[in-house]
Amino acid sequence: MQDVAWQERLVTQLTELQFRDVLQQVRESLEAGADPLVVVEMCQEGVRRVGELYERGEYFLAALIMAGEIFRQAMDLIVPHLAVTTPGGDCRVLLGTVQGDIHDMGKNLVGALLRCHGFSVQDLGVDVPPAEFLKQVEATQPDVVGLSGLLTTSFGPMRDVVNLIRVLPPERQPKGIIIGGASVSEQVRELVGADFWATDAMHGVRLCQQIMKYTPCLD
Ligand code: B1M
Repeated sequence: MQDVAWQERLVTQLTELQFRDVLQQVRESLEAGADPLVVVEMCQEGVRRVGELYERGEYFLAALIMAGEIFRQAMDLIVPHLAVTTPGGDCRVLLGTVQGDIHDMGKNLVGALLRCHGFSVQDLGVDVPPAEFLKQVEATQPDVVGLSGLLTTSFGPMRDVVNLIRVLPPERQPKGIIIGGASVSEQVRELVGADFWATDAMHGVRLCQQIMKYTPCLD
């Protein structure tokens, strides 16, 4: 696809909350052969800008809600276009948004991309208490645990989950714990005690692949 003007157009349409135009642009871009991951990136950038406008007091909560709904519907159009690039295996990822946090768009996107790359994903949803994470880790023995959280207040519950998991005997621990969300960083990873951090979905997928590189299911 030669014309890149559509990218800025899509970002602007989402930033301006033009629901129908966004969905139309997404459809057109995909039909014209745009890389679905680039379409996702543009939608994510639009939503990020809505967040900035909200922070500056130019948008209100309703705008965040609307951006979320536009993003969800755009993902419904994009996800079927994401190619399965790796055969399915038995690598299991347990995902969830931590307690007190109901943001789920990033988590859902990571989950969709992981499935496209052959991972089996168990999604616990949002506002998941630490004890529930522990219960599911014990019950399902996932290879990787992904903790999503977008609020700065999510770091405490992330740390609680990690602390609970670290107490398990080594053979029952996941091979890696990843934290994800727009405001995570190396410092937050250290604070929380997780193994890795990711601020975008493909990075999350690559980390899971990296964690699983010595296991047979991705051979
Ligand atoms: Co909220 N919100 N929000 N919000 N919201 C933020 C996070 C905020 C930064 C906006 C702002 O002020 N600029 C701010 C947090 C400030 C802070 O804590 N420092 C904020 C606030 C304040 C709030 C409320 C408190 C507002 C209020 O009620 N007054 C409230 C909190 C509710 C709660 O959780 N208890 C709230 C509510 C909401 C909505 C429900 C309206 C809506 C969410 C809808 C939904 O998720 N279904 C919403 C939205 C849309 C946003 C912004 C605008 C966009 C978030 C988003 O979905 N981005 C956001 C601003 C921003 O992030 N800049 C904001 C798109 C998504 C694809 O990206 O989530 O970063 P992201 O996910 C990425 C990576 O982080 C990574 O990959 C994903 C895909 O690329 N990743 C992982 C995520 N999880 C991973 C797990 C992994 C790996 C990678 O494991 C393997």
